[in-house]
Amino acid sequence: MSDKIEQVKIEANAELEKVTDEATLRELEIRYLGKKGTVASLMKFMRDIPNEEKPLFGKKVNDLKQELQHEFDTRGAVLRNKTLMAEVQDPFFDPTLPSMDEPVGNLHPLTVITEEIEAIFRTMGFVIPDYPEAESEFFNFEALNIPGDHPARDMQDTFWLKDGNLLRTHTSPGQIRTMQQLKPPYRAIFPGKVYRYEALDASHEHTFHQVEGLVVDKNVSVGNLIHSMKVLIEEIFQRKVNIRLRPGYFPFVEPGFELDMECSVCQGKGCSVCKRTGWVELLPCGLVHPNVLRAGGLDPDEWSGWAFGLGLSRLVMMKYEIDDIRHIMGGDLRFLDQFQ
Ligand code: FA5
Repeated sequence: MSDKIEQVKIEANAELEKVTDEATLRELEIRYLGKKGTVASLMKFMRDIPNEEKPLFGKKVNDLKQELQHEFDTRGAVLRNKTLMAEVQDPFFDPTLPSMDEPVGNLHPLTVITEEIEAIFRTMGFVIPDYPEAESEFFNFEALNIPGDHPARDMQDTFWLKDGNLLRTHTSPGQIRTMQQLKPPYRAIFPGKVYRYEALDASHEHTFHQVEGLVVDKNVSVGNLIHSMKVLIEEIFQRKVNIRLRPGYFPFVEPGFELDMECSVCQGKGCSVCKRTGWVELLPCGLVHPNVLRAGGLDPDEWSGWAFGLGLSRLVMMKYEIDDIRHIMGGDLRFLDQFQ
């Protein structure tokens, strides 16, 4: 049997000597060392060998396998080097050409701002729960004090699902879910994607991002709300930002406000993003309506709260001076590469 092993070794080495290219070498390697190759098939002789010689035979086959593998690797390195030298000596090879740049990915601007906002609020003791994008009519509207015949439903045109549920039109359903799940007092923010059946323009998308904030405690005040909003905006922009507060109507807050910031695309002069007003509507907010507290299982005589719903996509536009919201989710790499 040892003769057979020796014979395979001699044949393999003789063939290896003649190989001049890497493809043939690979074929030969498979023929000798592959799963069904010559070396593996030596094992079939095992059954003809007396039991006491079997271990030695097995060892010899194994040694042969390792020896040949070494020969193939060495020959492979020699051939690869030869190919490389031939390429370098080619008159068309220019070693001074710059190498091809490997594309490097980067975080999407929405992700960057979301992480910044989460970090700011975490330092103020806020938790960040997650809630479903496909919601029931109850959580998206009814529990937020918007019954079926309420005109406010027209403010948020809805994508309905076949099963009677809907794609959440805002992050506010998270308020009710938080109230039902956590024990007050608490502070929470919930960033997320929302959907509206909208006519699209430079500042309106059908799929956009908001961050909802909710604080439930005893004796919560409007002053506390405004202070937190100012901290948030100035932390994000890392500069003084001009803001204005107007009364705003949302059925789930009372009183309600609209917080606008000066348009940073045109520095307040007027452009298509701010519809020539110089201001961008960024952040509606207010004190949580007693009916909403009740829907969340809280007694409005004991607990009070404030909430806001920040337009995250619009915030990204203001921070990076983007003149059309449709770029944000458009997926164009030329746009996204600018945020390296
Ligand atoms: C709401 O969605 C309320 N849920 C916000 C709220 C929460 C109010 C808590 C009070 C208390 P509104 O529809 O205005 O409100 O949207 C909030 C913000 O989302 C807007 O200020 C704006 O920045 C952004 N937004 C609204 N519609 C669009 C759209 N189509 N495309 C991009 N951003 C939008």
